[in-house]
Amino acid sequence: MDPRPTPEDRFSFGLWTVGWQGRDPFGDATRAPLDPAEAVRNLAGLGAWGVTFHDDDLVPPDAAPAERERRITDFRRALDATGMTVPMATTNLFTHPVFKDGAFTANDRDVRRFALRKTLRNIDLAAELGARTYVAWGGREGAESGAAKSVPDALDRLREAFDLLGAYVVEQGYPLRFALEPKPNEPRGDLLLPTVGHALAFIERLDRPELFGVNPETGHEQMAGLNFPHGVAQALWAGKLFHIDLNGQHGVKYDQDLRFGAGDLRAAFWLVDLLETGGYQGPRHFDFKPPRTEDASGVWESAAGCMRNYLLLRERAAAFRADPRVHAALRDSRLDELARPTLDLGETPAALLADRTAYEDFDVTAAAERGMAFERLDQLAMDHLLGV
Ligand SMILES: [Mn+2]
Repeated sequence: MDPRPTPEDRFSFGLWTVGWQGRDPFGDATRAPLDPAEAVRNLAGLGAWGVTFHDDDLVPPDAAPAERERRITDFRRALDATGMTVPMATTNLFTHPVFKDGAFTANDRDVRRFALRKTLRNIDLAAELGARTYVAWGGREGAESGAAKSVPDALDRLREAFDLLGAYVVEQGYPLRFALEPKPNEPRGDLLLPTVGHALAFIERLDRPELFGVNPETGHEQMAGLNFPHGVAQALWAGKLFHIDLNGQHGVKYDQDLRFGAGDLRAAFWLVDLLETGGYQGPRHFDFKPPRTEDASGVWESAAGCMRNYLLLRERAAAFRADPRVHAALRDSRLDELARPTLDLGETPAALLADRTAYEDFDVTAAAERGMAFERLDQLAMDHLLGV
């Protein structure tokens, strides 16, 4: 068994992932810049289907108009030559020093207006290149100290920004939806919309909630010690999983952006199981960073590893779901009962109160003594994950 990625798998990569030069807070770049067109060709060669970008990945912010045109044309040519798509784009609102206190929630109003204009400009390009999802990660929307940011005011400004962006895509007739990307901290001490749950609640207060969903990232939820598949499942349940960022993370520490499958392998297994069975139709997007120890060949090894690990886990998860012993174990653990409504159809509070079997005659002791048989079920998952 040697799984090969194909375009049907809908694997996509950010230009900033394979293009990461290895600059970190303690060290300089360890790799040369990567031309976006070369990234497209190499990713296509590995079996990827799509490529995504921040405005500044494609065109440096200070590029003259002719230079901007040339870079976009080169990129388009590479897309046309390889058949690669651009399913998603996003804005860099965090690298330039002007965004040191945030973009849509910077205390300075002129910075907020600049951030909106920078975003609108790239939304036009995203639509032109055929993107369907526009990701918004508030990289610098946050604070290091208490009085420095009024959170209610900042959330008002964030709402104002997304309401404007929503109005703009509707006005222009762009088939774009927005995916908000939560992260608990880094680069700011604390970020706004720190988790999937915060983002889902925020979206319901926007003018056009139907245009907004989430883009959960493996490492971002795991940095907060949260169960990533559970967060993704709730986003799916809410109809809000518009996009996903797959990578690897070892628990609560700095954002590691390891290749998918590295880090918490069991969480990765359950995540793939969920994405493959839960109705998610969107891209499988990798937002990782090939470690700065790697040269160019290590970069492509790392990118290929993301897809390979996804496909291997997909096989393992499918085998788990197909195993008759698993079907029996799921019944023993009463998953079928969980899927059954607690109340009868149309049952009222009065009817429940009148049901003596639910309370007066309920054998609490016997119910408390029932084992749930979860350990057998989980060991079967472990056996499949380990390929036994
Ligand atoms: Mn990350």
